[in-house]
Amino acid sequence: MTEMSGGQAVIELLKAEQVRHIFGIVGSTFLDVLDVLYDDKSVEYINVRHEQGAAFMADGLARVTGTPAVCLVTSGPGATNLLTGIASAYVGHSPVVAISGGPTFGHYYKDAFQELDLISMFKPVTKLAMQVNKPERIPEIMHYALRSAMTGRKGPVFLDIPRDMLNDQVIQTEIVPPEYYRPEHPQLPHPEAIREAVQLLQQAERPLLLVGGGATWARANELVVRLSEQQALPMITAYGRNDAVPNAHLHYIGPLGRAGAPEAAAACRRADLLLVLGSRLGNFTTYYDQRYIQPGTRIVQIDIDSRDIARTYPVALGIQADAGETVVALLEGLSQTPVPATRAAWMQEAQDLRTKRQARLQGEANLNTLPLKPQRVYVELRRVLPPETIVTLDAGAAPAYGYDRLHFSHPRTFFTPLDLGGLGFAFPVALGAKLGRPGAPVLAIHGDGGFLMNAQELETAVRHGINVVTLVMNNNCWGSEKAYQKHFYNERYVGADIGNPRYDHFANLFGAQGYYVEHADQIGDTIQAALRCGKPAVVEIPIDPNEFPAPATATSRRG
Ligand SMILES: Cc1ncc(C[n+]2csc(CCOP(=O)(O)OP(=O)(O)O)c2C)c(N)n1
Repeated sequence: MTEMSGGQAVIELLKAEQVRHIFGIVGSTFLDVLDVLYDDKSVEYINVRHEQGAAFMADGLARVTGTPAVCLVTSGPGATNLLTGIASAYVGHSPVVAISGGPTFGHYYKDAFQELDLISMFKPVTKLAMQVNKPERIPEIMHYALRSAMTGRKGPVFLDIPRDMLNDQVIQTEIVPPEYYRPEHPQLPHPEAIREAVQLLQQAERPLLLVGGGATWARANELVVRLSEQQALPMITAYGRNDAVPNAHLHYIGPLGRAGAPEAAAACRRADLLLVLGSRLGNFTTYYDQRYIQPGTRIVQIDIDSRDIARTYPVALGIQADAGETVVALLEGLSQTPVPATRAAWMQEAQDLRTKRQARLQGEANLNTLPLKPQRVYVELRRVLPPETIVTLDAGAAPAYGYDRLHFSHPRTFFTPLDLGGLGFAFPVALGAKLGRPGAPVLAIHGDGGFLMNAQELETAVRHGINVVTLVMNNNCWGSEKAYQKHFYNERYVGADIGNPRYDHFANLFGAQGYYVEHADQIGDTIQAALRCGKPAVVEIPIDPNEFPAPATATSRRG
């Protein structure tokens, strides 16, 4: 046992989980924790300009590393400002540990200064929300929180630590590595389930792999490709999960779902068996209807968490297990039997769809109108972004064109708000991702509306030297929503238009590097220069204000 202060215990417990950055804004409730970092420079406090930025940064860091990422903020408004970013981590299954210093324990339930029922507020967007009620329980409760964040399907947790649990407290504890308090071995599939899956796969004429984020969390991406190759299985990806498989692979058709590839949708409609690997078959992957997944298609759904297995679509077989372990078992189970002869025709069909998609996207190189169409911007991005580039997409219409148009080579390089659809996501998530993988180029893609929601973090980026490039496609409106008013309300626009500063000037004012591009032939060079400039950079491209994708619910204004 070692004697240490409560603040030191918090830091040491986080260091045992390889935590190197903590995001937040200074507050008097947790200064005992912060004070430890005065001497210990192995953990950096990234002091941000709005706690929402801190939560998104932690989400980005956790998504890129797969390890816990931490926010440390003050009580009341400091914590409520985190909520949207923590919701993002919840939807993205990011192991974010949100800690807020609280009022004195004995002042709870008195409406004390900055006292709010934070546990109740955070419960619906975390796997666990709790309070430390005795200083000596800090290690036990933090282990509980870390176990919850990191076990099974990962996700955020919230911890409220009343200030007197930290102030001048000395506790006895031993700092142990994670394997002492949380299981680290993956969950194996049941052998009988594997036998059934093998049978179903062999009976299928047109089996299709639908790969989701669970494959990446399980670090199973290469195994998925091996399964696809050995069994002649074409691949599509779930909404916002394009990086789950190498997009250059000839078996990859494209992304399913909202703003996805029509060719992936066509493959999904043709499949007689869907092997769903780590996808919850969520709203924007499936729309919960039969536009992609046909009633006759058999589904084998593999997920680490049973809650989403057969949640909307009945399954022929559900397997609750680690995606990687399940693929290993399937490879083994299928190794003795030849691939059915019918696969050749199906593979040909899949390859025709892949070729069709590539040709469609390349055709957009001819869109040379001014102001530029967002589709044209993506042609240039595909051309110049290095394969290891991490891209974060914001919500909004111009970013949404990226779902079908960006190209990924490696897992954990594409981060999207998923079904949260939260604006303001991309820039701070990119900052967190860059801290997790400093050697990778990082690009955040925003509309003008979404960028200004967290643009204040440019100051954080400059001060901490976090050099990400942000592309702002400016159409001077809330385009994605304006699209609804255009399609369904006879262009009766209310609250749809906004004004903007020049974002290159805006960036320069913060000490970042600004660029402004109007012509397609300047985009590639500018993005490359921005990635190399050695500063955070913002590239503004004015885009066609009348170019919107069809609204998500194109057939009716309800739903
Ligand atoms: C936090 C938040 N507020 C509101 C919305 C609703 N919303 C979705 S897209 C959108 C417009 C986005 O505009 P912009 O970022 O400029 O991109 P554009 O659609 O114009 O390309 C709005 C208001 C949302 N998704 N998230």
